Amino acid sequence: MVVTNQNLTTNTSMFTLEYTPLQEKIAVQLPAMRQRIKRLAKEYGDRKVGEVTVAQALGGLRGVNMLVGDISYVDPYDGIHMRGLSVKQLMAQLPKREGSKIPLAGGVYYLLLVGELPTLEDALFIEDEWKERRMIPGYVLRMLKALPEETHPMTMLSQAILAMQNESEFVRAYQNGIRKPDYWVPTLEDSLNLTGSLPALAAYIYNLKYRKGEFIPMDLDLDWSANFAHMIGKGDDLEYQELCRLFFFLHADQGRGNVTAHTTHLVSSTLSDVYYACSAGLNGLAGPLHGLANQECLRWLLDLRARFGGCPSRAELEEFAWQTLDAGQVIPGYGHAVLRHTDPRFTAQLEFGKEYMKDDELFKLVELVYQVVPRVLTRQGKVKSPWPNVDAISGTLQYHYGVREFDFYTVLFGVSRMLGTTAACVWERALGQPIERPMSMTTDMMEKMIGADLKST
Ligand code: CMX
Repeated sequence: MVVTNQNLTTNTSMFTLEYTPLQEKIAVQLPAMRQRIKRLAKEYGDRKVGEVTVAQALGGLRGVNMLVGDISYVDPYDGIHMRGLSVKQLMAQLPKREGSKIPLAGGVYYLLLVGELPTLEDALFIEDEWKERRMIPGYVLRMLKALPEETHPMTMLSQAILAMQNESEFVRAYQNGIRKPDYWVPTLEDSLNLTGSLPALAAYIYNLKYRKGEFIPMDLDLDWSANFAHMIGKGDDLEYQELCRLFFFLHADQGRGNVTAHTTHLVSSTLSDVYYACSAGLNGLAGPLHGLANQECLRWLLDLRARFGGCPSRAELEEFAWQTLDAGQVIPGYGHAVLRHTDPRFTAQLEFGKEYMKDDELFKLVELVYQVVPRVLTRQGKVKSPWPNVDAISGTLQYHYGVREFDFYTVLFGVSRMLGTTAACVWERALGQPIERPMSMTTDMMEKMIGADLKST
């Protein structure tokens, strides 16, 4: 159900809301959660949860505890936990479609939004909601068509979502005077509308750019993830559909501190709607140190293969890795700001590759790189983590199934990541999180604060 002004019944100057079953699931949790936050701020407000050092202030705020959110968190060794569950637990416990081993995206979203492990029925409920909300406004499609052909698909995705801002239910409800405690209701509507449109939107961008604009309508018998595969012409490729489920599940969230999540939160904290906020987050994801690393990683692997005319020896691979480092470049897909061991999302994809493409040359190369690169990075001695992250393999799996336009891979990342960022927006609204506004200082001020004067020395 879409919340419109008709769904809001006025009670003197206030709005009262009739909740849908999904809204009700969230609404019942709010009194206790709001009370808990209120008490934390009031009774423990002066307790410290960390201190900021000069190195952290100058070093991208790495390791500073400054964001609170319950959708997910990243453990340095055990990786992403969505609502407290690790990748392995999620794989085992989330509901799956018959014949599939990978969780349904609808179940992942239910878990993120509601905070409870969904039943298959719950997962299918979200999948059905998405199907009802799958339409993309015609003006968005026309806008995409009007862009120069060479426009990067991430730019297209971000612009399309920005253009869809016109559809925001939150904006309409806000203009009509909705009360602050109810902001989350139209935010949830926006989130369901936005996420429901994503497979078709991503497929439209893919088809426009790489398949001469061929259009394939959604198959209403398929789930959200498999429908993307279907709409780019892979309706018969059940393995690729399974890969889409894996990809969209694994990339759904990664704590609140990564650039996409933090940017989305920051923008949303001004009461910008989810369309504005997600478009902003995607622009951060498009950076090569973040989501774009998946396209860069595949480029690096293909360069490596081309250099040696096939799979290199260990010694050749080591030499190639050193050349990358000596040229002052990063080895894409390796290292992480939080993780200190192999990313479980990398491992899950590696397992998928072993099952479905163990003889694929590029996949074997990924395995070889995994054996060699951590040792090279450790020997170089700069990185805090020499281990692979999610991007070290995701492109290779796509490439195997014929999705070889690697500038598109970050779009897939973005489609999935909006499950986490929109769910977080709903909860930030529900808990009345304030506008984010940290202090900044000049270098002079910082030196004065710590009793140093390096300008004159
Ligand atoms: N190759 C070479 N050098 C690397 C490196 C890599 N893969 N990872 C980190 N380093 C370097 C850093 O550039 C930094 O060098 P300087 O001191 O000269 O600036 C040094 O090692 C220390 O960095 P760090 O503290 O270990 O890592 P950061 O938290 O600063 O950065 C990240 C994290 C991911 C940006 C970095 O590891 C990186 O650039 N990796 C390659 C790109 C990549 O895979 N990004 C995707 C991350 C996952 C995602 O968001 O999608």
